[in-house]
Amino acid sequence: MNKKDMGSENMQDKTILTGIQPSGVITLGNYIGAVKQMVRLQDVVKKSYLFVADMHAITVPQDPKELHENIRSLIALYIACGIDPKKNVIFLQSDNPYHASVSWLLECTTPFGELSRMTQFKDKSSKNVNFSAGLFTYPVLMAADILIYDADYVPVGIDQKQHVELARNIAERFNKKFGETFKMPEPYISDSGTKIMDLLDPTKKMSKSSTNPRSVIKILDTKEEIEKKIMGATTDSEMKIKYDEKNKPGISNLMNIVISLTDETIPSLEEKFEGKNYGEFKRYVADVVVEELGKIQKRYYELLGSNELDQILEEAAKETRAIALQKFNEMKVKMGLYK
Ligand code: ATP
Ligand code: LTN
Repeated sequence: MNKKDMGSENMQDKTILTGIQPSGVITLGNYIGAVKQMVRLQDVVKKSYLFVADMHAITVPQDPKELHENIRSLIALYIACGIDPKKNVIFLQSDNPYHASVSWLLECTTPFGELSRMTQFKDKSSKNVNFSAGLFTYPVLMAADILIYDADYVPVGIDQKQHVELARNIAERFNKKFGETFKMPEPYISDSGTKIMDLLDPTKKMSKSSTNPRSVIKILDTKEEIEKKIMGATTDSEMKIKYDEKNKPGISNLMNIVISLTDETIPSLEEKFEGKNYGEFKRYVADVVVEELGKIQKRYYELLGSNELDQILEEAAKETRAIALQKFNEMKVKMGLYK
């Protein structure tokens, strides 16, 4: 399902869930495409779960010190970005041991061949011959994350769609064999307007792991860094502020950034900048981004030092462990294990 279809559906009785890996500071793309989406949905759904997928992050080598910092940083960023801890259960995946337990039971009902077909596994394993067994079973852990909480919708980028579809297969197979246990989840894919592109190569996605720092705006970039990156963004030689993804991907990307962060629309922007040059437009885009991220950063640095985060995580761990234990026990009984 995409965002456009979603407006027409009653969301009041729905549960949503998503996770982000703590593999570095999140980008403006992650913020607009994933976090801001959750901020919008938190007011219209029955229940919302947002977690840090730290156990997924260790399927590839991590520096322990950096990982530790990235985990706390991501929790603080969720809240600083507007995720309300009263409206969402914000938790750490590794705080809940039943995710791995449920994952094991699901692994034992998932055919090897099905996992071998996962595109992300094929990509990542081809880049490193010493890949871990965890990289292979990664999608089953993701299925466990989703199925434990009876999630109706899973907001993810298009790259994760195949994994949510696998979670559906896993759920369906288990339900058929052992009786109704899991709800069928659906991926919730944001529409193209919220896909933020690389600043230097606007035909590819802005991504956390990009090798060129000038391509990507990180949520914690300073005012000067943001201004420099936006002023240096690739555009075209037409000198016309007009939305045209195919012929003017750079300008269209900057317009998408503005409309995602303000009340502006594409026509209002085109009108506002008629006859103006790219420099003026870019300065405006930079101001919009600096203002939005400035507010987030202020809150972020306040949160990092406080013990508010620990309290939020502690309560969420209790709540999610109880839910997951119940599902784990239900599965055990159905599979013939002792509870
Ligand atoms: P990595 O470079 O480590 O693969 P990433 O930046 O591509 O990271 P993920 O951690 O894989 O991001 O994704 C987290 C979520 O952020 C995704 O489910 C997706 O919805 C969203 N997202 C990522 N990049 C963008 C983007 N450029 N525009 C919009 N949404 C994005
Ligand atoms: N694999 C996802 C992160 C993730 C996730 C999940 C997303 C782990 N478990 C469950 C949605 C639901 C990623 O890399 N973006």
